[in-house]
Amino acid sequence: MKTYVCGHRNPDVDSVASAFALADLRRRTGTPDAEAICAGRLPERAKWMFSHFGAKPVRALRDVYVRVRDLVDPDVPAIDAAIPLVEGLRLLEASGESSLPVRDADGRFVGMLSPAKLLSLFIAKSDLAMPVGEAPLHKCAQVLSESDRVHDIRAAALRNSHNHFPVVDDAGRLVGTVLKRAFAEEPPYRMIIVDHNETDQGIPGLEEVPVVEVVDHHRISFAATKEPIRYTADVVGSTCTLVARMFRAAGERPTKETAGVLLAGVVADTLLFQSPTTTDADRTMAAWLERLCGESAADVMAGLMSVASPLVSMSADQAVASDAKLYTEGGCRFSLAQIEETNLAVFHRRAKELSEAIERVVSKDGLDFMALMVTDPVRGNSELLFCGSEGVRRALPYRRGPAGTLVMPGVLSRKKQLLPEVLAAISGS
Ligand SMILES: [Mn+2]
Repeated sequence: MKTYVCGHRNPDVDSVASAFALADLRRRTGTPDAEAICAGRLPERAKWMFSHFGAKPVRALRDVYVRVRDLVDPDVPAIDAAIPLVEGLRLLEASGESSLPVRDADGRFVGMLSPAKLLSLFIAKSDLAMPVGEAPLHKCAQVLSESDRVHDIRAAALRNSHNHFPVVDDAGRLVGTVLKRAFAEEPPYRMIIVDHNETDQGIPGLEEVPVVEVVDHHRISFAATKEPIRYTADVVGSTCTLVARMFRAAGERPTKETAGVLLAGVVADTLLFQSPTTTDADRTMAAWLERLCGESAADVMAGLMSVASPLVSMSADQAVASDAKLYTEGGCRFSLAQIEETNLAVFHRRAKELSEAIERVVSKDGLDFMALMVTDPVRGNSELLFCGSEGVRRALPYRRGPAGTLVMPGVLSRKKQLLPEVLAAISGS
């Protein structure tokens, strides 16, 4: 069964890199169908990482909702309208199904071949050499579109008296058949999630698909599971550190490409070991990965930082959304976004425009507040743009800086430094 390995939405380098490498490890260790995907657009720095290390970029998917096309049964044949009816009936009998879809010469669905519909022919002793397309076919079968979300049509399909649903594409061409029982079965794929464990932060549709494994270094807010799952969590600076450790524990050596990708994830998330989230495990794994990929952590960091940040390359709306995380805490719904940018002057120049973009998100998503933290990994500082709840803003321990920002000397980590201050401000406001 297909297993997707996916990081959080608004993905960062660690999220994409750890998904890529864990899919590689899982393919070697009993899950041959594991495929890394990216929740939405691949970030520019992740693109650089893949091309620099010569690895195939992961596929970007908007969501993992189960679609009708995922349920099409490859064993149910379709009948060509031009073949003699007697042959069509033989195919129907051999299939063991109670009806089969019929398509014309252009591949378009024309009806279901169903014995009940043919009784009049037998009574009239008609010639069964007539083409299937000229025989009475069952027309009123519920025709599904391949892109329909299973979630939206499941109840109606299960209530329907028919057991077979023909599926067509946008042009009306027959794609195949979905059997009614498929709607009652578990989704046809599984998820492994990395670098997050909150459904709200995951790829849309995640809530419908069973999660079989989590690898993460964030606070745990994972829902109770029906069955045991594999869960790897530790207090380290990057999910890639955990995945590297899992390679070692499994006695597997990452390829040069995978080692490079893992190293990029470690340096991106630890800001080259400067972030207070950094641990000895991150340094140890990075040293091992440096040997395997033949490049230094510092060079990889310089390469990543040479790619223009979202502040430079994106519209204000895109930039504030590029690495935003949603939280629901203490009765507050809020979003914290982070961008790494070594030139804070760029940030100050666009501060007004960015504030407006943040305000739009706050009102559109019904948030209490949103903050954008711009981190300069070279100088080891951050600055914050805050919009929304005045009480929370006042309770934050940061003083005012240039261009309406709040300055955060020595702050590098959203998770370990900003989030706790925000939570304290919420409860103190
Ligand atoms: Mn991470």
